[in-house]
Amino acid sequence: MNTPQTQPTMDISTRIATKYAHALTTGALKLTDTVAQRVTAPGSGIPCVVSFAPSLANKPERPRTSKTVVRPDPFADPCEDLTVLRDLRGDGQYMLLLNKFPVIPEHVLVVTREYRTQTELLDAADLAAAHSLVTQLDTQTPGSRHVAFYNCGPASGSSQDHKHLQLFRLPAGFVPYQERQLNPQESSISPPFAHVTVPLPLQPSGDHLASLYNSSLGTACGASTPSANSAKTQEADATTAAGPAPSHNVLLTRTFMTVVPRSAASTTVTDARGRAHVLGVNATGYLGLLLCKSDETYTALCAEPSLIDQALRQCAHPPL
Ligand code: B4P
Repeated sequence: MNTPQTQPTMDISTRIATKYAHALTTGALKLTDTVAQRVTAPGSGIPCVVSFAPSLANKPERPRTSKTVVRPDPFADPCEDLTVLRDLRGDGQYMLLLNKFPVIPEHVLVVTREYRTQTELLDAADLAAAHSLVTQLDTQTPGSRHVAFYNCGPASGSSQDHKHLQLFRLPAGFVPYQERQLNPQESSISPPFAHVTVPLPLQPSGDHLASLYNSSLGTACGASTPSANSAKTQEADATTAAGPAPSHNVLLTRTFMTVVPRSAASTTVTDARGRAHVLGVNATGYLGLLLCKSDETYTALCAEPSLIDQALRQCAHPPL
């Protein structure tokens, strides 16, 4: 006798893994090879993973967010092989896409379906979507930890103007400095840049996340509202309908949120032998994950991790 079979619902982690494996075979994406080394930035005590992706040196540098140049939007009509879900939450607001240029496998993007700008602040729905996805992936893959991040504004390290958050799995065994900051027994972490890290409750609502985000950004900017922030350079200001928002990064795990106002997307550090290195820093840098595109810079950062403290300081604002 035939009994009706119910199709089991595929969990999000399996959906991503399946789509990723398929996209690799079709060539819709290619994982960029890296080598990596773990170091501790000595001034701040921040544990870091410094990665080097040789082939990224050949990637054409896309001009960063600009008020004057109109650039094609890669998320306007995403390729089917990269689309994990056309409607992530069933509310018509977000797509879930695979990153076309990943350095870490299964790196995904939460992208607004309607065009919105990457210079906007996050809202309750954005934060709820990102936090829920991080929580689902952590839970569905025991032992894994994921982070969602947002590069907001021209000095944040973003390269695409269409509003998107990103999400990937943390390197195995990597404990972000924020975990130590939030441990009252621990006092060995002193980041050399203005930031706020707050612990998150279990299953926070979007409104609660938004309230924490807005107050953290206000505090990190040294003022009660973002628009009255102390982001000091022209480059650091991102204009929105509601007025200027400061360039900043947001990092969100299941257990904490960190907000870092930014002053520059990249900087130059000089090593002990007097050689200058240009380093681009996006949100992941403020988690302790640095990506180098030249062997010289990779070697310098690994040999002199104090250069990491220097770069993080130079791309942000002085500590509060
Ligand atoms: P943005 O917020 O605008 O910029 P970004 O992450 O700093 O990456 P960028 O594009 O500047 O690349 P970079 O050489 O620094 O994010 C845009 C995202 O959209 C990127 O992830 C990009 O790859 C993706 N994208 C662009 N076109 C796409 C398309 N047609 N379809 C789907 N996705 C598309 O870094 C190279 C790669 O390494 C990026 O993937 C970046 O996210 C990642 N990365 C950077 N630092 C890292 C770190 N420390 N650890 C791991 N990965 C890192």
